[in-house]
Amino acid sequence: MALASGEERGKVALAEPRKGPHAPSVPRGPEADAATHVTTCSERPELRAASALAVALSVAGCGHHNSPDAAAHRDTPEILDRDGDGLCDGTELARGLDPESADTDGDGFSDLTELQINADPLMIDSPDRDTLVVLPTERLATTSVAFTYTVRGEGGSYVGGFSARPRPLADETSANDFFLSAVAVAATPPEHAALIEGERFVGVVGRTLLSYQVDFEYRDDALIECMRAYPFSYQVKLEDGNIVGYQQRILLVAPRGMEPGNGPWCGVGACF
Ligand SMILES: [Ca+2]
Ligand SMILES: [Ca+2]
Repeated sequence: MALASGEERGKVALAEPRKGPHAPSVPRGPEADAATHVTTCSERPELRAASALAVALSVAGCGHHNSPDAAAHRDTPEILDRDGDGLCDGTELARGLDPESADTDGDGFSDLTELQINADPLMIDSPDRDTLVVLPTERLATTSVAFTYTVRGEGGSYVGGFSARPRPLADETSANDFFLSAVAVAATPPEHAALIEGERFVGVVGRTLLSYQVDFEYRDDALIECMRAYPFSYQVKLEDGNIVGYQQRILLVAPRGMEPGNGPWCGVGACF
């Protein structure tokens, strides 16, 4: 797996510029200066209709920081990130976060990280640390996590399924990039399952504890001195498709010895 650099991770994907006779013309009026700047800077006229945040990000990434327009944008809350956590001051203020603290609630998880894993950056007990699964950033390092579900079988089959959860305000990597395998391990008591194959328990009868195991592997060679967090889930379905169990975890990909509150979180190129 090849991870993008910090700068690459933070970039916003922008539409290709339209060319030819149908390209939008530069508007005149009060917004002309800003629009002209965006056009010149990024050569992407569509940005004139984009959000202020997108415009700000284009300014941050286009190399015109010394132009008068860029100087005017640079100190605006949309692109200012005083605490360097990857969330722009404006975003932090809108969400009730402290733009001068990378970890508003002081739980060791940066504000951006908490939003990426669907946790609450204003609650010190969110995320629950018991849900962390740690994967060291050493090539071919592995880690396992067990999932158990109690079911009342009536002779049917139960199949497990791993799923990487969406990771907003982030690059395109997900828990899928570290997923290695998942397997049904054991039924308790054993005689309550007729067969175990792959991620499936077949012919389950009576109150039974089903145990699954999910394995992750770190396959990158890059030396990374910061932490990343990836939400994922594991669910169990009956053969008719009904979900009978669902649990969420957070994969913490971190250098050995580093943990939330004791090490930096990987940044992004421009703030969100
Ligand atoms: Ca910030
Ligand atoms: Ca926090």
